[in-house]
Amino acid sequence: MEIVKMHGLGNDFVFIDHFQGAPAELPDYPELARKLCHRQFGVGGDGLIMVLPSDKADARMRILNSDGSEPEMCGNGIRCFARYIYDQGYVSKNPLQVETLAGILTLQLSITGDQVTGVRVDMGEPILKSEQVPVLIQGDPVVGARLDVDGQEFEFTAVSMGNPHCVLFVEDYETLDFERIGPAIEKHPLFPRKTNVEFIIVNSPRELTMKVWERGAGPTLACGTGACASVVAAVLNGRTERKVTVHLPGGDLLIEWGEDNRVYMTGPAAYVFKGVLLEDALS
Ligand code: ZDP
Repeated sequence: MEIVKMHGLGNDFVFIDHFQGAPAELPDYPELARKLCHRQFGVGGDGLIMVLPSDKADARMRILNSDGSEPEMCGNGIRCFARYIYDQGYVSKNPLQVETLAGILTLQLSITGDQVTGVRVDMGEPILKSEQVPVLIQGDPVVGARLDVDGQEFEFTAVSMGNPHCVLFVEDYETLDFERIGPAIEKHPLFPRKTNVEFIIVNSPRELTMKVWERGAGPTLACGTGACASVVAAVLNGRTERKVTVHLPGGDLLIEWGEDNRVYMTGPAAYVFKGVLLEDALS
């Protein structure tokens, strides 16, 4: 089985291409994700992405987190996906459209010569109604709500970009017990489908720094949907303007919550290697 490894700012994915036809016997994708994303026994990655045909868009993207769970959407991954299907010649137009569980998204490739140097994704409108995030606190939006983790109280804003995000503003990362608080909020009973957790430092009205604990993947170097949710939360809290550079451990994303209420994310997509999985990796 051929694979391609890609990443968006270090948020890395194992790609399996079933665009021209899936194998007769479909693999157990969640189990395959757990095996291939394992950083010692497998290829290593934050997620597994399947390239599939679509009758509604140019292609369909399925993504599984490294724990095998299937999120609705993926920001860094879809930039990599767009570059991959363009480079493979599965689509020649630009902008192109990708079908996901969160709907059909439109992506604009930046091309220099024959190289895709960046991707701008129309991530759609943020989902702010509590029951649609979902979060078990009434609100539309849920801003400045409180949750308790082992007796410690946190204030948060809840935003969905097709997948749920719990955004918290912090003064610094030194006093934050990230490895304890991150998973505790990910699995907090207030979030019936669990949640991604973003810890934000506001650097200026046009700059944020973000540290993310991802649902189903834990700490990652970047989260595109998380960066989008963080800018929406920052605007809702009156902390930034609508066009913001988000500094992530893996690099920067440019996020804009447009006056059209749609969120636009611009960032890179990179290849790492192409390889062939050997039988032991699948046993
Ligand atoms: O919502 C979730 O379960 C996320 N872990 C999905 C992956 C999000 C991603 N990191 C992103 O960039 O949006 C791929």
